[in-house]
Amino acid sequence: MAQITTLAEFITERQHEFTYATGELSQLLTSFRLAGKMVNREVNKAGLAEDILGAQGSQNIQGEAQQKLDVYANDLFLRLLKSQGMVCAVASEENDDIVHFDNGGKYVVTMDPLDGSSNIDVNVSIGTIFSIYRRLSEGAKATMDDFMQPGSAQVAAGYIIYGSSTMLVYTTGHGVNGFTLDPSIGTFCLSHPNMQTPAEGKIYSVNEGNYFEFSDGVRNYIDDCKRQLMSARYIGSLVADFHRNLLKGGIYLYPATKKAPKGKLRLLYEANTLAMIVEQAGGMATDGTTRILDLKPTELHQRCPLYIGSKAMVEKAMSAGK
Ligand code: P6P
Repeated sequence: MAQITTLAEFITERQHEFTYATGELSQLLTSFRLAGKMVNREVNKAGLAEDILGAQGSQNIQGEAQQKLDVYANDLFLRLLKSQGMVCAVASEENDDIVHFDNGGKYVVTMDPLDGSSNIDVNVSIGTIFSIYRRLSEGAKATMDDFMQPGSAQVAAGYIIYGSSTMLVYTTGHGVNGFTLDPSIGTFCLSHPNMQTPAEGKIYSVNEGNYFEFSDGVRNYIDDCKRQLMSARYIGSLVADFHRNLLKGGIYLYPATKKAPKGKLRLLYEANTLAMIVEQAGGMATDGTTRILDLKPTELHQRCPLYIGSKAMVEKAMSAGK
């Protein structure tokens, strides 16, 4: 019978790989582990619970209608992160400004608590995306500089996908490992050790509704994918599209468009997180010209074009030019 390794056991076994004091990584990931289970419970019953379904009636900084589950997930992650005392501040898609805990904690977190939430009401997979950075500042309160670090400074990056099963996938810079939630025991168990994404793939993920908004180079690349009889797969939920391509090989593109010259996706809590993961799995992530992890952020919610997935496919998309 195959050995069962729980996420908690795995973190303990691999603690030595985490640059900083022992036990810190375990505490940091525990908040996401616990919140992931609680969000999973709400996601699974969203269709039934009137009080959790549908729009909250408010908008986030992106001007997007906040779904009730967005707000629930955001509040839950913030509460759990604050309670464990090692995170000093959080930048969340759902909060206009930095959420300060003023506890002198050594880490800061960026997160999209529930990405793709417009899909909640139609029962499509959604996800939580999170990154952990070591603070640069000293003292009780974090500063904006703590959040303006390049993605290459991340100490950990991960996502939780609430799909046909719920998985937590993360890296601390020593490979990528995936854990599937066994709801019967409420435990994440190692199901995808040392994930490596195929160098090539036959899947391309892009919103072709924007085709005439794209540059000539992007249109040429998309046309080439069609000529090669690739499969077009686009769920409209970044974590779900990314996860499928990570496992099967493929590329996800959200290029700049005329109406969104910097693309739609956010650098701090979408592109950077998934870029660290995909590079650790042997893949590649750029904004079309520059490695995502080398980009120097200037704003919390700044957007960037994103080309991410199998290395050979991202290179080809880049060579197709602007
Ligand atoms: P579009 C969801 O809002 C999201 O941020 C990602 O999860 C998803 O990949 C993308 O936007 C979909 O955007 O413009 O294609 O609907």
